[in-house]
Formats: sequence, structure tokens, C-alpha cells
Amino acid sequence: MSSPARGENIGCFARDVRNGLSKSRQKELPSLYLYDEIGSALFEAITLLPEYGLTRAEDRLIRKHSNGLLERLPSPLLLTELGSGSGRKTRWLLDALSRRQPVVYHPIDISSSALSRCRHELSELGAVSIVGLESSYLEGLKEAASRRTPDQTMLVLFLGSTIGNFDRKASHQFLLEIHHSLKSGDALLLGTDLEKPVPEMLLAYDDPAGVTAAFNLNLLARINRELGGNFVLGNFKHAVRYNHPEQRIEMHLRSERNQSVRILSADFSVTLEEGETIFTEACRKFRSEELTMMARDAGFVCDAQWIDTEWSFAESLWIRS
Ligand code: AVJ
Repeated sequence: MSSPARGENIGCFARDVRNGLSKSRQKELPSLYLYDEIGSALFEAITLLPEYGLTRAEDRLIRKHSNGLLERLPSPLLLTELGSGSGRKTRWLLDALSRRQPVVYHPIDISSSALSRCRHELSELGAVSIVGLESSYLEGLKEAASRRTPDQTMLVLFLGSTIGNFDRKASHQFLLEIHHSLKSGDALLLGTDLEKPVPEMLLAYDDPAGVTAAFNLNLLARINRELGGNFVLGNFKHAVRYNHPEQRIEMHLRSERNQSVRILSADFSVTLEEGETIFTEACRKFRSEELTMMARDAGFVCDAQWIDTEWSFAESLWIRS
């Protein structure tokens, strides 16, 4: 459960499934595998649910503050984004930026279909040159940094609270690596969901229409499709809990009976007891003071922070020291 990057090849998938399901205590599957073609479509549907306000909150923040944000940064700017997303939120920024200067935008994603969707979404923005980088976040960032001209300041976008998929240690490590790829004066725009009353957080990940349940269960369906698994989806239930010490929502798949499952291409079988769960995704929730400390610990200064009034979500602008 350490990397939220999307996409991968079959060999890694089989190996990660085998490793995750062989754990003697808590079985787990890496959350990145939730986002195949179907999973990504289900996630897009999640962002439309009334119970899941996160994406709309960030969209409002970026729409409202893109000009104010850009005024805090020197030009010319080189824009890169870790995870190309749907492009919807980034459009506001690209639009504001392209009124000031010619724009080069590097979306970074390990999935080529995500990159082409992003390019398609943003196709009507005339003054922006979109150069997608198909790689992991950190490799893509290094590549983008190597293409900068000496006068350019880099603005890195890491939106959607994707950083919440990392545990504390991994997120610190990840931020240090971003720091390492940047120069003094470069900026990171970090989107993070904030802590809310527990029932609200639970509902956002356990919507009554069952879209999030389908998103979670699709991981087992994907193992069946791609690795020759024989999971019976009806024998598993979507389960969501809030882990207070870790300050995170956890999604699990709970086995509803004693059962065994075989996965042909991973050359592997697993037995699950009734009530036992597979941990599939962690979504950490932040406090705004804690974000200021996280910035400092990773060698950044928090220059500005905007919080949505309807759904507590923070957009933070960090400057690399
Ligand atoms: C895309 C990882 C930020 O943590 O809220 C939404 C994923 N999972 N509903 C999140 C997700 C279930 C989402 N992130």
C-alpha cells in the first residue's frame, strides 16, 4: 500500500497479488490496481456522487484561486502534474496561465490511456502545448525537470488527495524526493482532503448507491479477468472503516465465508476465513496545521492555503526552500 501510481504490467500485478494475499496478518492488495479501465470509469462516477464532495471541492478551489495562485509565482512557469487525472481541474489553471504566457504542460502518468484522455479533455485549450510523459511520478518529474530552461520555475501539481494513499512514512519520503527533483523557488500545489466527522467520511466511501462498493469489488473481478482468478464476487462485501491513529479511511473486502480462491497466472491459492478482510485502499485525512509541518519537514514553506467552505479540503501552495 505504498505507491498510488496507476498502471503496471502483468508480471508485477501477479507478483503483487501473490505477495499481498500471502501476508499472514492483514492481507492486502495495492490500491494502484483499482484503476484499470473499469475502475477508472467507476472512480469518475464516484466523483459525481453527492456523498463524495472531495473532487468538487478541489474543482471550486482551483477555479476560484487560479489567478491568485499564479500571481504568487514568477514567470515563465513550467507546469507538470503527477497523475494526469481527467484534466478537468487543471483546465482552470491552464486557462489562467495561458493568458499570461505560452504554456508547456507535462502530465505524468504510467497509463497511456489516461494520458490520451487528458489530452482529449484539454484539446480545445489552444495556447497550451501538452507533452505527456508516460512513466512513474518521480521518473516523470525528473524527466520534466531535465527539459526545463534555466529561466523557468516549475509548478508541480499533486491533486485529488492522492498523497493520502501513502502512509505517513511513505508520504514523507515521497515529498523529499519531489524536493530533490526541484530547485529553490519551485512550487508544489498539493490537494488534500481534511478530517471531518467520522459518519461523513464513512458515507463518502460507502455510498448508498453502491458505486464505491463496485469500484472496490472490481479489483477481484480484475484479478479474475487478467490473472485467471476464480473469486466469487458475491462472497465478498465492501467494508469501510476509519482508522483513528492512522487518521485514514480504509477500504477492505470482507470474506463472507470460509473459502479458498486460486489465481492461475500467479500460480497461487489463498484461503480466507469468514470475516477476514483484504485491505485495498487507504485514504488519509489531514489537519491543516499538520500540512504546514509536513511542508517544513520536506524542505518546503507553505506559502498559501485555501480551504473550501462547503467541504473541508485544502489546496496548499508550497515553495521549495
Ligand atoms: C483518488 C485516491 C484520492 O482517496 O478519496 C475514492 C480514491 N477511493 N473513493 C480517495 C477513492 C474510494 C480517492 N483518491
